[in-house]
Amino acid sequence: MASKRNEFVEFEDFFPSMVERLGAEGFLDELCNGFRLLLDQEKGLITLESLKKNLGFLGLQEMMNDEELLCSMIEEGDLDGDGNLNEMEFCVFMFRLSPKLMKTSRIFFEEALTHA
Ligand SMILES: [Ca+2]
Repeated sequence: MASKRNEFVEFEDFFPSMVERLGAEGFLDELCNGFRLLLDQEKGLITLESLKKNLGFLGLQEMMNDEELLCSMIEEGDLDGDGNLNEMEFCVFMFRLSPKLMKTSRIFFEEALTHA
């Protein structure tokens, strides 16, 4: 249990450095890539089944077998209540996972907006 929690924290801390490295746009591309890795090709959405299957492909068996975690990911991220995650819901969810990123990205986008 404890190790799972730690992994999650590391996962969160990963994002701000990615934004720094890739820039806001590059980071969003990465998020979209992540979405494509996890989606159900036919539906174009992340479903509980596609999440499980694709995490297995990615070698994340531990996450894959944690049905409770996967269900809560979908529940947390699902904004329109259809039980699946679309691309926008996935990206918003990823942002919400990282409080630091939320802060960074706000500054980032404000900057981008003032320069636009
Ligand atoms: Ca949804």
